[in-house]
Amino acid sequence: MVLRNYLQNETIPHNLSTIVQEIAVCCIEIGEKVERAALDNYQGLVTSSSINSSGDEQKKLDVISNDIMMKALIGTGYCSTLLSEEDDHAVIVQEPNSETCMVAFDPLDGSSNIDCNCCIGTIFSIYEDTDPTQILDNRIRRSGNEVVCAGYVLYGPATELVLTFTGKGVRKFTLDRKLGCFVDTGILDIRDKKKKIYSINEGNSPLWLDDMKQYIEQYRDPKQKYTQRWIGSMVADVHRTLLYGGMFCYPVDEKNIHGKLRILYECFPMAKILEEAGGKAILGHMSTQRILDIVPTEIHQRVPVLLGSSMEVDKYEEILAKM
Ligand code: AFP
Repeated sequence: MVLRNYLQNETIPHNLSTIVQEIAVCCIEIGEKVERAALDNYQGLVTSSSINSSGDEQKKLDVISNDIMMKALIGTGYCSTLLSEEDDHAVIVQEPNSETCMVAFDPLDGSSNIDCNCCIGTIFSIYEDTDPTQILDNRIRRSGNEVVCAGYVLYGPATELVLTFTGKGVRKFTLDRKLGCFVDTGILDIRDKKKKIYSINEGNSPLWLDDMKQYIEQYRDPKQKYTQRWIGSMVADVHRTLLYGGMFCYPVDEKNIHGKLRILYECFPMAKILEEAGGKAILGHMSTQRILDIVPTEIHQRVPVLLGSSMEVDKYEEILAKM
């Protein structure tokens, strides 16, 4: 079944379905650019001192991907507000009406992996945004529980789209380049995934706080038989977690005092996907608060995140209960 038919079968409203199909088309184009980066001189930074709104170095492909997404989303006619990792401020497309949505996205996450040809991805979340009286600040100040659709596209050996709508579970689609569209390749449910993998940047371990040090210590115990994996692309590390099981964590540490990952276009979409797939996503910084219960106050706000199978996230909750 191709993406379009899936959206029809699930009776996804026309506005949402149009936005998702446009994102899918954008990601086919971004994937082609990623594949041709070395051939077409898309590798490297925009300029030697390019820094984006989140304080990250801005790569040529970050800018190209953002332009592709912005143009296409504006073209749907159903977007009122667009929030991108690459732009300092929200892009106001039109006044909200009964059919409009707000889309938050990271057009190319993990972009420090571009030049070494490792996995990278696009992440997005969609909210209904229908109230014309709502000022911009309040459009952002909504908890992740209001996300109606979330997804990501992984540019790996295959290009894969992972998608969820509230209450409909998580579905994986794989790009068939011969057909030129995404084809359904199965339901993702983390509850039956049991691989013993923990995913965290161990290089930061001297900077972790006590709760994280105690939590991770149990995974290092050889008797527990865990293995550590860290690609350094959230999309790739979370994708593996969803497919194999385990946990993914980017905690607060002495360098990243609010965590590193951005709530609106990294943590909310991934938390929504994990919960819909039967897993958990919490703050994991002296707190077991659900990521989706947080109400952001800024577009580029960072938060710590711990997500994965319930079994692994519960281990953090047990450590915290003993502290
Ligand atoms: P880049 O987009 O700068 O490569 O950052 C990727 C990222 O935001 C996220 O995708 C990774 O999980 C995380 O940062 C990796 O962080 P480390 O640099 O600490 O490995």
